[in-house]
Amino acid sequence: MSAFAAVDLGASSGRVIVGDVRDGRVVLREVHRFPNGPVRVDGSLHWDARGLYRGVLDGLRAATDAVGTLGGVGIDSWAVDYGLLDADGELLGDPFHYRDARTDGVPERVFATIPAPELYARTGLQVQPFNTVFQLATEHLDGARGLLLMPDLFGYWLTGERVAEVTNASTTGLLDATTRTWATDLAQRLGIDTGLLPTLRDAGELLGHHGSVPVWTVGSHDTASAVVAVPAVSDDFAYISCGTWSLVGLELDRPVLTEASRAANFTNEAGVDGTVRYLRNVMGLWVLQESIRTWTEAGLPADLPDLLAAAARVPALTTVVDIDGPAFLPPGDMPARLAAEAVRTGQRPPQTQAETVRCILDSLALAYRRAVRAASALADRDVTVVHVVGGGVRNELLCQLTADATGLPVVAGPVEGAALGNVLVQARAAGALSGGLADLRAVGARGLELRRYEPGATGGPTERQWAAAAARVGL
Ligand code: LFR
Repeated sequence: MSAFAAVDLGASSGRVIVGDVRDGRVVLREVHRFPNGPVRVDGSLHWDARGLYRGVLDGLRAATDAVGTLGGVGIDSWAVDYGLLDADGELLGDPFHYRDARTDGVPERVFATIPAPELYARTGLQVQPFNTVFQLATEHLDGARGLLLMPDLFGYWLTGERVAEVTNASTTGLLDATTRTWATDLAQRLGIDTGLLPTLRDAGELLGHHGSVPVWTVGSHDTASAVVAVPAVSDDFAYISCGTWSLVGLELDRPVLTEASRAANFTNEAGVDGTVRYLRNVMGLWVLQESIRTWTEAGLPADLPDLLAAAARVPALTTVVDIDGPAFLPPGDMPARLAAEAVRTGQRPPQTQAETVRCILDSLALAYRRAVRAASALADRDVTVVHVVGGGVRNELLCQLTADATGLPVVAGPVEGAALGNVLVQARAAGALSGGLADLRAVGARGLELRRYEPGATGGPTERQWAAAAARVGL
């Protein structure tokens, strides 16, 4: 019973990964992968929840075929999105995708009822238009009797149990960051029926069974699971969970709820074992993924390794943008948006695909630099190393640029961070591992090939050049 199946659902693909936990290490093996993406229905963006669930079931069958008996299943996914259930527990329509435009202008409406500083002081949550609280403010809740965040919805379908695992609940904007309980008073003031909110559960508990297989709660927010897998050996680390989004920040033991933190739009999301994920959302590889989609649709060659090799030959910091600008949130023609942003800030727009890719990577590194430094200052914590986990680990140019821009060594790995963290928490819940996060991290790290990048190792831009580039776009 040493094999655990991690269901890790991302915005562009779902994966089922088996983690075999033995001899004090974890060996991961992907057994199923299926595509995911926005589904357009009547002009709105949704998720195909039932299609995803079929992928989950196929993956669990593949996992059982691969290892025989599973010691458990755990589910993590992106945050904030949810399904509504009717009185019979049936899903009321496909969940909305967080990139749907329905929340445009909604935060301001909510702030008219609960001022932004008051909301932040309670929930510690960054303002993103897609936060659950803003989605609910636009939603017709008539007929809804229950709300389940995405991983909890799949957990419900597997076990019949309805809960809200706390790491993901912390991204709703309805969880008190200090007490980690529902801020029901805030929900009531916004006219949100508090009866919709399920019982909260911590990561690492038995949720129920799927057949005879235990289903464990894990850090159901993918970023929370990814942070568990950071192979840190001391406390003074920053992390970048780098996939569709880049989540850049620190692990703390209490939230930072200051006005300066709110102004910098840092979030205090709940981590596993009572920790706080103090971080900033950076727009991430999404801008690159959407560029590749745009080029592919236009019939242009868009092979990622080729593009990255070409981008490495483009002079650094020729054109940079504030990659976190709202223009880059919705799906669309990113090369055109990057060019428009370059013109707006008086810079030369990228002329080629390679220049566009270089602009994205330089701009990401610039945003990481700002976020790591701001997190360290706002939380009053020294940072001596940056850990990169997630798909971005494979992007060597980005990892080197991150070391150059932050002026700190970067340790890259693991690629499947969320799945590893998911497996580690299950294994501990099942009794196959024990200890705190440091112990889990040590086990997780044992099987990994980590790569270290030193600042300036390849003669990249100097600190003065990064600072000048940041100033060009007001970062
Ligand atoms: C990353 C992530 C981020 C969250 C975003 C939207 O996959 O979970 O942490 O802000 O997706 O849900």
